[in-house]
Amino acid sequence: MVQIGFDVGGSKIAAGVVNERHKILARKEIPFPTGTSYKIVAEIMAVMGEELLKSAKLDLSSLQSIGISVPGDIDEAGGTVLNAHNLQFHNVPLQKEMKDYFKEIPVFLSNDANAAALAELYAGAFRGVKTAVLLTLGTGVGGGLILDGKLFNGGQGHGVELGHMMLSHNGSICSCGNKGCVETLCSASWLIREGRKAVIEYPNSLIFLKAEGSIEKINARLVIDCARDGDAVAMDIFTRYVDQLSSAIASCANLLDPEVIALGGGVSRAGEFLFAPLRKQVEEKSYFHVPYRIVPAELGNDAGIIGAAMLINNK
Ligand code: BMX
Ligand code: ZN
Repeated sequence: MVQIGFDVGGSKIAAGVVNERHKILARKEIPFPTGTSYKIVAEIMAVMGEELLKSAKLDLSSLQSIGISVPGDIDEAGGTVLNAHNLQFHNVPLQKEMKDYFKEIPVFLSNDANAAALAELYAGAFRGVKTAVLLTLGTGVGGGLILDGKLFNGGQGHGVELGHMMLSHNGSICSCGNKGCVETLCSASWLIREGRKAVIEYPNSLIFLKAEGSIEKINARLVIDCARDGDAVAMDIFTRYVDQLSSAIASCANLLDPEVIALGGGVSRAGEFLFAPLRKQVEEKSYFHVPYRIVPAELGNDAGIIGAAMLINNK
């Protein structure tokens, strides 16, 4: 039997047919149809699902379940996307809508970072682990927890939002409306913002040179690469970033004393240049001065698809 996992995000919908060994047999990706109603989005997803089965040379009789991962506040039990502002989904009964197309096939919904943590549990950095924390460092900061060897979906089914723990009491405004959340200080967006700000004051920095004088070309990877190349302006940004992120991770460590902390999202691709100073600072800052295993998440862009496909196993 196979599952279909959908990873629905603000810029694209990625989907795949996933087998029992957590391998993606066929995949498909389309831009997110911004501005269309959720009913149209569900219809598009249903077509994607049928096409995927066809390309995997399977039919509905092989399909055991459908899983959907969505950024934002999800009511898993009710099958509703309560709030996903970048999809403009508010109180959207996505589960029911999909079931109308796939009838008796069960459909599961989950927050994107929760699904990614589940994927790491089955097929990545959390295999065989009982207590783990995943932080995805992207446009926002997503979070997922593994407790007692299972994905923890919050005490009241709202999941966890580690990106919205507060790190700075009077910090800048977050996408959630509060101030100083982890997301405002540890996302790739923070690195981009700081990089773009810095070149106005320091037009001679390597950041501006590498961006060929175009502010829009400054992304998180470029800032990190410039720091790696020894540019002082980029290094200052990167040093502050590591300081902020290590505080967020140390707080998670103090709360849970986890066996593994994995970092996903674009920023995590910085490799040891990021992980080495991060481990050192987390060890210094955490209450239990132990060398926590802080590792890159293993599934990269596939985490959303695989995690969504694995939701059936988490019931
Ligand atoms: C936001 C929040 C989280 C999500 C995280 C990562 C919304 C729409 N999203 O903090 O639910 O897990 O972003 O999302 O409220 P990404 O877009 O960076 O992948
Ligand atoms: Zn927030």
